[in-house]
Amino acid sequence: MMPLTSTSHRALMERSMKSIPGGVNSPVRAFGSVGGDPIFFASAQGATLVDVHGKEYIDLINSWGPMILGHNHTDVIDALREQLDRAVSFGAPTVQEIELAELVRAMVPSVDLIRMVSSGTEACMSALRLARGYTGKNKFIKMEGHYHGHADPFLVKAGSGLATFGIQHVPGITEGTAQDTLVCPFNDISAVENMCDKHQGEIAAIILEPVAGNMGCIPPAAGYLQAIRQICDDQDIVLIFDEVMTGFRLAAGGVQELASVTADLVTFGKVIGGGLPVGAFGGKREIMSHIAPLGQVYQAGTLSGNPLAMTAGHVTLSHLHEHPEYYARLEHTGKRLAEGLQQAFDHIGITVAINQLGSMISVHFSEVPVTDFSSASGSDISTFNRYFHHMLEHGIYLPPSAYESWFLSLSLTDEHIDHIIHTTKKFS
Ligand code: HOZ
Repeated sequence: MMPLTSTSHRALMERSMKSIPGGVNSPVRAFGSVGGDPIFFASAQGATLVDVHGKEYIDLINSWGPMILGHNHTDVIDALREQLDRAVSFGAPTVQEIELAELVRAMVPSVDLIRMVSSGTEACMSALRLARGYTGKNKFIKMEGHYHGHADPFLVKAGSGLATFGIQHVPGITEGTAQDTLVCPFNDISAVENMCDKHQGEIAAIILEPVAGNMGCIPPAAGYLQAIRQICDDQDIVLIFDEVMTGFRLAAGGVQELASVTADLVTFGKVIGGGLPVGAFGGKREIMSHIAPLGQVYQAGTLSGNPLAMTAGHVTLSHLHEHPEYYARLEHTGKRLAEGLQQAFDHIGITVAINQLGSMISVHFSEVPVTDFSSASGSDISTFNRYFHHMLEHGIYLPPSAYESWFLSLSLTDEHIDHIIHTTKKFS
């Protein structure tokens, strides 16, 4: 374990800011919206994080999704140790990458072929390029408040850190790039129909988070995903499900399985790497066969399919594959938390909109249901920020933004959930 230090989080942040922009290597880690200094962590086990001063926290972020088994799962760590003794990287084919690819295909029936990359951003940008290369069309539709990583075409009306920091326009993204990005409100099928009518024959792809997680957690309206599938079929548009958050988390087969809707391409990240940097995109053989070296759509990466990363991903997915009952457990935990939080907020007289599906949940301080970006951004952010600090003070680590989903792990117990609910009752 890292030695504990008496250096304050503030002093560490000041030191960090001298070398790292804003002191963080990804903006969502900064406490930009909630205020105060990010916590510097030293170790973690199960559902518990330990900061550099030895203070413990119940983790409701789980590294923004990957740690679905909880931290430092013995089987993951043992397998990583064994791999470390063999080699760290080859930049050449390994058995480990075949094993992970085969396991993904077994869990997600829509995946005929899959390409491993190192992040969700890479997965989404490559899937979009592939859809464009396959269809010969340039434009694509994304949904307002959805986030598909930080590649240029996606940073238009995006959620996650852009929503948290109120970034409307990203300098450096050319008008030429942005003009091919068409944006519709989530959960509004007529907006998609109208957009497709307006740009008939020009749209290569529709990409969306089938359960949104970057403006808080927002499930799709009944029939919405099915209607989008139909539009794509009618107009030869490639349907891309961004399951970076939801893949292997909400069901073994992700939202495709839950909603019985098959996407043409699907992107993964987070859980697929079990805490190491892995992303992937896959789907129909006919489309995936256009990827180099089979086809001309070029896509590459020095550390793609890295054996350490494949190992962590394979052990994590194997557990989920071999224990389908884990998903019922995660749903039990999520439901217990959602119902308990609702009761706690009712008890203290604060109106909230709680959205929960399986192990994704979020609390918006809103008088109206939160179904899209407009309702999410209408919520009371300053109350969320106070709630965040109240929970943090009592050892509960929430995402430092009202626009981020919470991610639950299999290590959370009923006792942890009761503690979170009890602590919420003390909020004022
Ligand atoms: N995708 C996560 C935020 N919604 C975390 C990745 C990041 O650091 O931006």
